[in-house]
Amino acid sequence: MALRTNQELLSLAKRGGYAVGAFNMNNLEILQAIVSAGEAEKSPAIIAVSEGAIQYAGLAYIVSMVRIASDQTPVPLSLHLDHGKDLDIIRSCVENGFTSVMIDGSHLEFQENMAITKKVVEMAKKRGVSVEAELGRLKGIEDKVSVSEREAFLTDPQAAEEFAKKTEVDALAIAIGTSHGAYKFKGEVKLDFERLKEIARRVDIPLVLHGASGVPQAVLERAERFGAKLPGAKGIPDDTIQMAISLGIAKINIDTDLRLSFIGAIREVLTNKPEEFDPRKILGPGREAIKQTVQTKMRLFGSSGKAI
Ligand code: PH4
Ligand code: ZN
Repeated sequence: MALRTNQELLSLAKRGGYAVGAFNMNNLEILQAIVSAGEAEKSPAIIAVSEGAIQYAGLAYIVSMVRIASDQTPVPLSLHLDHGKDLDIIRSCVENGFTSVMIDGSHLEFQENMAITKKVVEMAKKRGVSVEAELGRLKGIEDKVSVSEREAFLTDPQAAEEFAKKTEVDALAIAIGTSHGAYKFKGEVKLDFERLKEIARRVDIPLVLHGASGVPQAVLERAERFGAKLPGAKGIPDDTIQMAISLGIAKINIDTDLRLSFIGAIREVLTNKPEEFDPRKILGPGREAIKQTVQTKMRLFGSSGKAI
C-alpha cells in the first residue's frame, strides 16, 4: 500500500483516542522489525528517520527500503524526517518521497522558530507532505530547577496556541519534562500533565511526545547481563504514557528502547556463541528483539487493531 502522511495517521489517532508510535530506523533490520510488528498487531506505524540516520544509511537507500516495505505490507506506514534542522535536508526529503517532515526549531527564539517553520510548511504542503514542529526544549524536570527556569524550557500553552495557528503545522511536539536517551530522570519521574491539559485545550492539532522510551526493566537487565554498562538508566513508566495519551498525545517517539533491545540480543549471541561470525545469526535476534518491543509499544499506545 502507498505510504500515508502523518496527517492521515494522526488525525485518526486523535479522533480514536490512541497514539501512533514513531519508531526510528537506521538500517534494514530495524525497518523489518517495525513492519512485522505492525503486521502482527494490525497497527499503523511511523517510520522515523533522523538526519543522522540519513547520513549513516543514505537517503536513497532509506526511501527505497521504506517504499518496498510499504508496497509489500497492509500496514499503514508513513516516512517521517525526525528532528529536521537543515533546510537542504528537509527539502530533499520533501522532494524524494518522505510523506512527513519535522522542522525542529526548538533551539531558536519563538519568532525565528515560527519563521523557519512557516517556510517548511510552505515548501512541504505544495507536495502534500505533512509537517511537525517543536516548541519548548526536551529536558527532564529536576527538583532543583526553579519555577522560572522550568517555564523557560517547557512549552507555554498560550505560545503553543499562537504557534499552531500561525504556522498551520499538522502536529506539534511539546516539552512537558521528557528528554531523549536512556537517562531521563535522576530521581522521581515527573511530567507536567497540567501543562499538557492546557495545551490540548488550546491546540487543535495532534500533539507529539518525544523522548518517550520506557527503558523496560527486562530489556535493560538482558543488556546488562551480557555486559552493557547503563547504570542509572531510567525511562517513562507505562502508566505515565497512558495518561499522556488520555490527555491528548497522538504521536509517540521511541528510539532508545529499540536500541537497548537490539544491543541486548546481539550481546547475548556474541557472549554465548563466540564462535559465531555469520552476521545474519547476530543481527537476526536483534531484529526479533526490536519486533517484540515495538509490539509491546503498539499495545500500550492503543494502536493495535487500528490498521485499516
Ligand atoms: N527521537 C529520536 C532521535 C534520534 O540523531 P539520532 O538518530 O540519534 O536521533 O526523536 C526521540 O524522541 C526518541 O526518544 P527516546 O530516546 O526516549 O527513545
Ligand atoms: Zn525526538
